Amino acid sequence: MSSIRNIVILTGAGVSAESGIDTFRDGGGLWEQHRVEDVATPEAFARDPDLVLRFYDMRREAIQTKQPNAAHRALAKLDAEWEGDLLIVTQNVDDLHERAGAKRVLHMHGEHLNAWCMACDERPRRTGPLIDRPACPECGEAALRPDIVWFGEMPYRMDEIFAALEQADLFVSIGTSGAVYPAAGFVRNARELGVETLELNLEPSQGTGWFDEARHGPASALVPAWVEEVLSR
Ligand code: BJW
Repeated sequence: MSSIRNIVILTGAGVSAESGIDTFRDGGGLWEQHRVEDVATPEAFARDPDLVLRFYDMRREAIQTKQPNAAHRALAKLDAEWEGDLLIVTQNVDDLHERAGAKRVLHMHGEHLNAWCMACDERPRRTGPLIDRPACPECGEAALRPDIVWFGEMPYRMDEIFAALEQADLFVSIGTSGAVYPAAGFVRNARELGVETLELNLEPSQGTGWFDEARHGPASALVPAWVEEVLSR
């Protein structure tokens, strides 16, 4: 790791698991409680908007009661102290990286605390429910949906992510199962670019074989240890 200057970090639901936010694919995770096709596709929203809005209202309310954990805090420390380029690309739609103090964060799957106005395309902050069809604060239309990237939709800011990967010396994947593309493909993109790759996850992810190194255990232990290692090198 001696010549590392630019770092891209991909985070997933495992980073927030120890804050009490459900993951998707673990036992008891969200996709055991709900069918993806019923709540996380544009077709589901068109078919039954109340069901989808209630699902996201419940989760938007829940995340506001959760707190960042040691993994979020360690990444915020790295962000504050790392002098090279650093980008935390998160698949998570909670705001725990930001509440821990991280600044260089990119939400590729959207954010619970934004709404997306289908009438004017603005993304106003929204902490309350959407089920009551509030007016968009920008244009006044009652056309707000969750600002979440559903299956079949294009994740956000892909150009910025690939540009950061092209400049990176190290790609680190933390707390993600490697089941959802295009994020699951970043390790292969990084490898093709000659970028060193590291996985930190509770268990081997679906793409674990693509990483140069994989460490397995809870994020609250692995991430602070890795951050200290990087900052003290
Ligand atoms: C811990 C831990 C602890 C636990 N410490 N670790 C066939 C092949 C390839 C692609 C496709 C395909 N068919 C369809 C597609 C495309 C599709 C896709 O990938 N489908 C797969 C299911 C195959 N993808 C899309 O549609 C995406 N769009 C797209 O592809 O557009 C076209 C395009 C093409 C080319 C370039 C660019 C674009 C959109 C995907 C949107 C994903 N949205 C969701 C739902 C949001 C709604 C919501 O929040 O309700 O985002 S899905 C869900 O999964 C959520 C997450 O961000 C995402 C990833 O999940 P994550 O974070 O990995 O969580 P888990 O639960 O899976 O894993 C948690 C991990 O943590 C586990 O490994 C645990 O072990 C670990 N863990 N506790 C450390 N304490």
